[in-house]
Amino acid sequence: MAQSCPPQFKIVLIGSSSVGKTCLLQRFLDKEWSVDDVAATHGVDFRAQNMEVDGRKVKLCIWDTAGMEKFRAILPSFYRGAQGVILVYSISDRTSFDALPGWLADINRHAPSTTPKIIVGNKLDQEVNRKVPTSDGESYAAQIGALFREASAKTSMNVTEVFEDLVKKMLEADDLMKSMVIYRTWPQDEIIKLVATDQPKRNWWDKCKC
Ligand SMILES: Nc1nc2c(ncn2[C@@H]2O[C@H](COP(=O)(O)OP(=O)(O)O)[C@@H](O)[C@H]2O)c(=O)[nH]1
Ligand SMILES: [Mg+2]
Repeated sequence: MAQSCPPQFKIVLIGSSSVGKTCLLQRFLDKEWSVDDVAATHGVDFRAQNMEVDGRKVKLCIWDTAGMEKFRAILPSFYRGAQGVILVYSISDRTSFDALPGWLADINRHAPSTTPKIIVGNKLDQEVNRKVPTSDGESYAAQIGALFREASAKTSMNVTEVFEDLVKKMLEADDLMKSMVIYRTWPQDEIIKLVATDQPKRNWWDKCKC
């Protein structure tokens, strides 16, 4: 019997320059899972990665900014179709934490506000230089309805957990979409019925092949 294609998710990594986004991605990919694809296009880098969470296989396409964040104007194609967002700051750099609302506004211009998100306080190994209390990160994440973790790309502390937490949330959101039936009543009592299908979405950025 032919194996069904695992769901494919696009994740974007966002945050100020030098907070460790690229290092987090590299640390995550250095695990034993196989890397399928590496590409640089439209000024962004993305990597494809298979992962299994709670016994469910998924394929992730993770987009990194390739340094674009320095100019604070990320291309719309970077965000387009993102099903998960990793918002990174450094616990040793207060400015990078204070910049999160600006990054969130940028994301919300291009992706639905309900898109699953995780806030990551990176450089947890830099406890002696901590400028952002854990409680500040937790409060901000709760305020915007995001998950939260502190991590260290350097020691690998919590790096896998960041991706697992987000993927679990994305799978929940995906399951909900597939089971959802939306009825909308128009003034003429015309009822539009929308039923999400099990067909995987295919978009131009889908470089991952099953
Ligand atoms: N101490 C420490 N340094 C880190 C960590 N992650 C990244 N860095 C350093 O922070 C700098 C910027 O990292 P990079 O991944 O290029 O940041 P990006 O601009 O957000 O992609 C580099 O010098 C990294 O070595 C971490 O977890 N701990
Ligand atoms: Mg980078």
